[in-house]
Amino acid sequence: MSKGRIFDDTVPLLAAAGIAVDPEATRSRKLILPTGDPGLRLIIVRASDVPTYVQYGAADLGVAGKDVLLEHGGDGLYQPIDLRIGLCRLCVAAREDFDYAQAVRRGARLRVATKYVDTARQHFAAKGVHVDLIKLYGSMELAPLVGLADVIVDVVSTGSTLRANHLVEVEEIMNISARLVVNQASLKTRAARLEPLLSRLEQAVAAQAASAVPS
Ligand code: PRT
Ligand code: MG
Repeated sequence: MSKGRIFDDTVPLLAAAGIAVDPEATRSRKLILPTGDPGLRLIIVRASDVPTYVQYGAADLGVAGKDVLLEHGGDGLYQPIDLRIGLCRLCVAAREDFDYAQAVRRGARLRVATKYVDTARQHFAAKGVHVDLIKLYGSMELAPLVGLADVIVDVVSTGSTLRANHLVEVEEIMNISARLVVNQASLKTRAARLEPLLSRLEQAVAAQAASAVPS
């Protein structure tokens, strides 16, 4: 898993499933962390690398955002559990003074900066909007401000980063949450080990959802 919000939200789920993790452990800069279960270790990687580690079986299990999984393609992965953490939405955002609806109506060719190149390509193709895609690796919010792109495709949670940069969400593409992913071969060869863990995690997710205050 990645060390940011995914780690922070997964640790309580693991705890509820009976697996203790020291939340301070990520500060140590160690990339492999022990858990209370001697047969289970956590591997800390970049969020976008999680599907790759699991696809090749370097990890049996992973926790990755649907945004990351869509862009990866999901080859070799089962996605059995929606963990209902890391909630956000994938959206198109533009400068406050950019008339997105009008640009789309008049068939303008849009420059789109994003790290989600494939997902963005599919979204605009389905709408019949012509785009030039510009691949970025971070801080997409900057691109429209300095004339690199007309719009960005990025995940948004509170919206405060967009607001702070005078950007507005002009289109929602989809709601995003993190999924448990499982190496397809591991699930067969290590079923006795993995199945009980999966059902405990499933129960932990259900219990967390049941105790959440409805919004
Ligand atoms: O090393 P790397 O940065 O790749 O990983 P990380 O350790 O930071 O990753 P982590 O654990 O944070 O996981 C990333 C995943 O969290 C994404 O793939 C999403 O599925 C999910 N997620 C949920 C988010 C956000 N919410 C989110 N807000 N990922 C990123 N953001 C960014 C957003 O793009 C914006 O730039 O956070 C910024 C602040 O968002 P606002 O709207 O709250 O201001
Ligand atoms: Mg990050």
